[in-house]
Amino acid sequence: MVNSAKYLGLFAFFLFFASILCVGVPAKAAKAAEVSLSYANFPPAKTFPCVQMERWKQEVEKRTGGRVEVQTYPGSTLLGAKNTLRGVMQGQADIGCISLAYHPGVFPLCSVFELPLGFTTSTSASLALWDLYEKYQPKEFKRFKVLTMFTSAPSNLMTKTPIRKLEDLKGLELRASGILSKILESLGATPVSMPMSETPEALQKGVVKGLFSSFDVLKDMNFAEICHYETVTNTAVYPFAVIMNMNTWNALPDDVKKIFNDLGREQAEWTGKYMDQHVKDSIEWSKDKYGIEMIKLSDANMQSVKEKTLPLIKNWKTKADASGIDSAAVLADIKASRLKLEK
Ligand code: 3IO
Repeated sequence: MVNSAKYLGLFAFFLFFASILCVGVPAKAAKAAEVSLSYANFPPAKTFPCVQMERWKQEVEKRTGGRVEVQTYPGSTLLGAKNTLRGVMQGQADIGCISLAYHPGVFPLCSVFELPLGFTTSTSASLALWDLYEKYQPKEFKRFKVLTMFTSAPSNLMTKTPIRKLEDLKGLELRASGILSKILESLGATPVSMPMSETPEALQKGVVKGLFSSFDVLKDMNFAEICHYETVTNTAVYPFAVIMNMNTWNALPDDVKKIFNDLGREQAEWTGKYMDQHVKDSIEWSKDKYGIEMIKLSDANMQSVKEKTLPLIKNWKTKADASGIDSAAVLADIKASRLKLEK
């Protein structure tokens, strides 16, 4: 009796200190951030939109000395490809990454970057897109704070059967989105529009026989396993925007706003450079692991790609002009940017 009471006392004494250790110490050690932001992204964590998200998070946490904390949600774990736009507007996430091509008609100005404009790198296209956004401040984004923009690398065909000449595309169901679906159509293919995040299942089921995007996804989405043939077209890129809820933005301290603003163009360039290098890595990896075949089209076919997709630029101009955009000025600005950035 006496002994067990003594042990009980010791045990209570132990519990008391253990609870201080468990609860008290960590609460003192970790200083809570002033601002915590959620950041939604639709494709898997390995893909470039998510890699750039983690880099932005790191830079923000470093530059604010931990006053701002960013919680990242890759792989549609918070918002999916098509509901991020609305979700960020309504505050379900503070920040979201969107691919503009998933929202036809919503971005009459910036959709210009879905056209075959002749960019040869993601770095130059990303910077040109950001500079265009900054110059025009288009009203299509007026409900959001745009934190950065970037693009994929130029698009190519990744298919289950070889496309050695344009005629091989006839009637072939291929995945793309937005104006890039129209590009496929003008080349004779049968485009099926869907987000990148839905493409693995569509390829598995045979709903599509390949896709039209940049070569980073051979590795990051493991498409090299199912699409052994890669035909180089080096045509249009996919533009992206990282948007923030306007109320969240307005509530930020001025010095934090400045840090975010300073990161806008830098992040566009970082992402472009990462992408351009990663495309090379992805091709090498896919050759080693799956023995993919890279196919070049004839010069005549490449010329034909240019000619057949030219009317899409005219279509864009008509729609842009109708929504009050000076389409000729926009195209001239982009061309000047491209020549400067790619020289
Ligand atoms: C893309 C989209 C998500 C993840 C990786 C990616 N690489 C290139 C793209 C562009 C694209 O096809 C799209 O749907 O935005």
